[in-house]
Amino acid sequence: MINLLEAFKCMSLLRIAEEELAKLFLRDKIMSFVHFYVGQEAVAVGVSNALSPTDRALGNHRSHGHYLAKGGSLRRMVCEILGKAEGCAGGKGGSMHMIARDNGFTGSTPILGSITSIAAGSAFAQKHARTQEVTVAYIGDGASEEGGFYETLNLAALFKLPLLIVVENNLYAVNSKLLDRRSANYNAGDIIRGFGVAYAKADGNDFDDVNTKATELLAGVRQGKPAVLECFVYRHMAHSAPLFDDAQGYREEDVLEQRLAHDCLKKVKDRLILEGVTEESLSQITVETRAFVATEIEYALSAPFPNPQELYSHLYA
Ligand SMILES: Cc1ncc(C[n+]2csc(CCOP(=O)(O)OP(=O)(O)O)c2C)c(N)n1
Ligand SMILES: [Mg+2]
Repeated sequence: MINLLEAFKCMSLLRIAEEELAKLFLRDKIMSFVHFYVGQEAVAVGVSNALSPTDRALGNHRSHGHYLAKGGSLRRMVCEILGKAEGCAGGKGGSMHMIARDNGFTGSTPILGSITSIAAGSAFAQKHARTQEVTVAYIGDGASEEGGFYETLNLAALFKLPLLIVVENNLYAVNSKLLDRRSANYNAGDIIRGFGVAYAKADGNDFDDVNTKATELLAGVRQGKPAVLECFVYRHMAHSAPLFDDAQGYREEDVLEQRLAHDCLKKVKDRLILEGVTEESLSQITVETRAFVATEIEYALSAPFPNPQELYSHLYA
């Protein structure tokens, strides 16, 4: 029960932080792309709760949640998104370049299919250092169609890497639907097992299911049996930018009402209430989280931009 309450707190942080960032975007305060994770929080929190602090995770273009769930600082995240010097990537990367190495969040990059091979390299290093630690790579269903994903599966099985790939299947890559438009016969499990990699699927709207399946798979991963966990989720907002995008007409089955009915945060809240936690104490958590998020955003808004000289640091050419 403690775990579920902690999960509620963490999922609320992810949700509220992004809802507030969405408002900033609409006020033209965010000058770069943002891809919000709202609706998918049970995955990042469910998987992170199955990891130890020294395990590593890597993400993609939609990784605010992965970073925060692994313990990344909200202040440094908001500073990064606003391009401020105190940002987790020095204000040079923006929303798609979350990083918190001290918390085991090794980094995120938006090039689809790139992160699985980088994560395999991390797992390779862990294996040879005999640390018993693992690496997790978060990717979307669209990224799982890239060739690099299959190459990684092959090498991970061959080298017995301590690697868990979490595929967050929200049924869309930008506005293209998985079934009919991108795949004639989608069956990720058969393909993945065909490479000799373990596979399980989870209801990504359900913290418990994600957490249980991740824990089970990670026991094998720590013994050098790489695995994929496919989590079925709904992305509540548009692909990029904060608007709800049903008006564009490309969503047929997962309409807004359905997404909200399956909302992962609502599910955790309902379970806690069933277990005897009061509505008031949950509302109190929400109020405190809102206040915390507001403070960090205020701080980031008035924080300085990087010194222009910084343009010439961290260059490799
Ligand atoms: C190699 C590459 N091709 C195209 C893009 C442009 N792009 C950014 S996100 C995205 C869709 C990703 O879909 P998915 O992997 O399902 O993740 P989701 O956005 O649904 O979380 C595309 C095509 C890219 N970033 N990298
Ligand atoms: Mg997708």
